[in-house]
Amino acid sequence: MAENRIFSGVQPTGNLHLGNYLGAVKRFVDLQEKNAECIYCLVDLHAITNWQEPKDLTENTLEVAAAFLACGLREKTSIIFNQSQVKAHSELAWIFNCVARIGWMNRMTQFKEKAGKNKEAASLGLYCYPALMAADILAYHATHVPVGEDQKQHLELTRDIALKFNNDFKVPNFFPVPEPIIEGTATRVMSLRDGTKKMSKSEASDMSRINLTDEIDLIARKIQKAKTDAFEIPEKREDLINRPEAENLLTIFSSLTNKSLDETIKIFCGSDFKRLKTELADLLIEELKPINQEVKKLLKDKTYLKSVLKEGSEKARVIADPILEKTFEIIGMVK
Ligand code: AQP
Repeated sequence: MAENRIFSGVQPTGNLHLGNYLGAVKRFVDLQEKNAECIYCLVDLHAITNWQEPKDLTENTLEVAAAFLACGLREKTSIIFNQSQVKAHSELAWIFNCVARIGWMNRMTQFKEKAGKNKEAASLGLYCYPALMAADILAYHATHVPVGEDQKQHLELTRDIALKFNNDFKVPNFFPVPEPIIEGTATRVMSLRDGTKKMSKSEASDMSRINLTDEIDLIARKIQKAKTDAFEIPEKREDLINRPEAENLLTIFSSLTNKSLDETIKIFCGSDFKRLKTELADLLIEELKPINQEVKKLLKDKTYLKSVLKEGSEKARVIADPILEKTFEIIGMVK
């Protein structure tokens, strides 16, 4: 078993936004630079738990692959691939569907949020999404999983599945119990239109999020139009209670400058939002402009992007296939 093996995934369901970037992809790059063994997956099987136009799924998969590379992931250092090309994910997911309990799934808040009021019409895949996520991680015996705050509950379920499997089949430590890495100041970036909601790809208003592919004038406009309140920036963090929009903008600023929220509050205390918004827009443009340009450049060479994913899936299979085989053997499947 690897000492430290990192696994994480991103759904190719549209443009990556600032939440995906600060909460996940930027952390992926940090871990890569720490020489950890990193496996980063475009989780296309997760994406289809909600309807995706086939043409869009293809384009979005290549676009997220381009964004990974543009943000600093290197295909020779990290394993980068799309989930559907490594069959171990879906095969192990079936096994975990039989390990996980319906009561566990019923507690998942993300299903409740995504299914909305009409649960009967949601796909069965959306319901058992966390078992597939457990398979993604455990198919590699991954030990650490960098994610945003919203994935914490799914990670806990992955840990429960690993423990139950090891216990049911009396194979202590066969599946490692993975640790979440939820680090940095921006583990939950909020919508620019409503500071109580997570920034998300599926939110109807494009003004609610900064996309990694937004042009610079659009980034500036989105920040200028971001919802705020009528008060000044306070002196203390405690005074941000019930001011989610103010807290969100200050948190994004902190994350981009590697400062703590307290340090950022000191910089802006007493000023109005105009100054914060201007400085924040400048920072975002400085950070995202090179990524945006690189994504556009990479998307001109789809053959190259496909070759990155193909090579990545070959490397991923080398790790996952023997773990799946061993799992079948433990369960008692005849070969
Ligand atoms: N707002 C966020 N703040 C911090 N981290 C976030 N992540 C997502 N939104 C935020 C993290 O990004 C990684 C990839 O997420 P995903 O694409 O797999 O799925 P998601 O969480 O469902 O992302 P979206 O944008 O909200 O998509 P939709 O709208 O389709 O549901 C994960 O590590 C996640 O924590």
